[in-house]
Amino acid sequence: MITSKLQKAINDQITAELWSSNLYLQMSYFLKHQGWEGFAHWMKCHSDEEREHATRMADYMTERGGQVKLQNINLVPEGWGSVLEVFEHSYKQECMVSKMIDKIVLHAIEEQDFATENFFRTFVDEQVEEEALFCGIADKLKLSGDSGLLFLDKELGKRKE
Ligand code: OFO
Repeated sequence: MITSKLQKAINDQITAELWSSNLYLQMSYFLKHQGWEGFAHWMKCHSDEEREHATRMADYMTERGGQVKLQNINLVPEGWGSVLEVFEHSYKQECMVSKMIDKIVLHAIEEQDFATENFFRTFVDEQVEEEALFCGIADKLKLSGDSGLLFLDKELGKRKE
């Protein structure tokens, strides 16, 4: 059984994952509206991935006897100045999510809930990948400038899931 303190932290994490999912979906439609089909496709795939994280966490909590409480999802921003701004914003969001996950792992250790510690450590690893992914795309956008946008749009459009 998960303590009520951890249940609260996990429910907040589920909310953050769903907010990220909405943010990336909004970014996807913003990009699509501007004609960037590849970037939009990539962002939509990532929105789906965040939703999958939320459901994985909710399934885990249910399995451990905890109660999932879906909360209000705040509105997400709807406009950015450039493709680079979109990816810089999403990179910052990933860094914020990483900090939240780290706190859950810390709580789990303090409460000697090693199953929850193990489960969330997989997300610690996942966040390392995600931060690198978003930061890497932002770096490429900076390096290639406007002349590289079409090429990168095509490349990111190849994402499978
Ligand atoms: Fe849920 O992995 Fe990014 O935030």
